[in-house]
Amino acid sequence: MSDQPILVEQHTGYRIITLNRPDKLNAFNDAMHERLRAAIEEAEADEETRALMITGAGRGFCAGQDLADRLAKPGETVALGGTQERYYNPLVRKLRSLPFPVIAAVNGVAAGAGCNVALACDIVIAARSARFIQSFARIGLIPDSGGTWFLPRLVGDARARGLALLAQDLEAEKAAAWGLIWRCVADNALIYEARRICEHFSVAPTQGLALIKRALDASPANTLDQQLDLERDLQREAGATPDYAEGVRAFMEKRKPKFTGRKR
Ligand code: LHQ
Repeated sequence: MSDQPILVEQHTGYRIITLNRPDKLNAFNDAMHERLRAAIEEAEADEETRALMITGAGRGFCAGQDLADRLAKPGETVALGGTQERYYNPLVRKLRSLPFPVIAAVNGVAAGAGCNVALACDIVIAARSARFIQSFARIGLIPDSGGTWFLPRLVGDARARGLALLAQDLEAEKAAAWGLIWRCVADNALIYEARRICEHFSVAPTQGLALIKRALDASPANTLDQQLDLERDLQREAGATPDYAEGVRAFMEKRKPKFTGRKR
């Protein structure tokens, strides 16, 4: 087994990033953050990459911050804000703004920042045995990595408060029923299903999908009027892509479209 904290597989049209510290349920240390950042930047720089899957090695998806790295000595405190500033916040911002869809294939427990990094992805698909835990309150912290933003928007205020304050395990099936995630599938079907989603995106109109992400991300802060204006502007951009022209042509000619995903 590789001792690299991040593994990258390149497939036609998409990449798979595997968080690879299985003995620690893929908890984040600095090396894993650095490698993950580099792997995501490499994916973004590659024009052939039209979707990204993130999953975990072993029985966990990600157990959040490696707490062994953030242990306070007796009588001392540790300053935590810098970790968010340096690692988690840029990671969440990057995942949201990538110009192609990001799929979290949650193979096992997703706790703390590991849970919220998954929720920052565009499509979250989980194995039935996976659990989602806002574990922060178990150690005196608050949900970070966007947790306090994602939770109420995904599941509503009552469930967000229950999850954050009680810090109980939420099984994948219930997470799907509550709308926290897209789908829950049988454990042995997870990677197959996640790859099918990536394969779908690898031949999709990528520029249009990037504009959909932008519209949805802007929506919570906008009034309906502002959002209508934004939709008009983004639709103008979408309409100028070769994939729009191809999509309409293919529809008229009753054939399957051949999208390039390119800007021009
Ligand atoms: C771990 C961890 C872990 C180290 C499992 N660290 N070793 C941001 C900025 C700055 C500071 C703080 O935090 C943050 C954001 C955060 O993410 S805060 C939240 C941090 N994460 C947690 O509090 C979760 C801690 N882990 C757990 O509660 C459990 O491990 C869960 C519920 C995830 C899984 O429980 P089990 O299935 O029973 O597994 P386990 O506890 O036996 O863990 C297996 C091994 O992984 C074990 O090591 P060992 O050597 O004893 O086999 C754990 O110590 C290790 N591990 N999470 N976060």
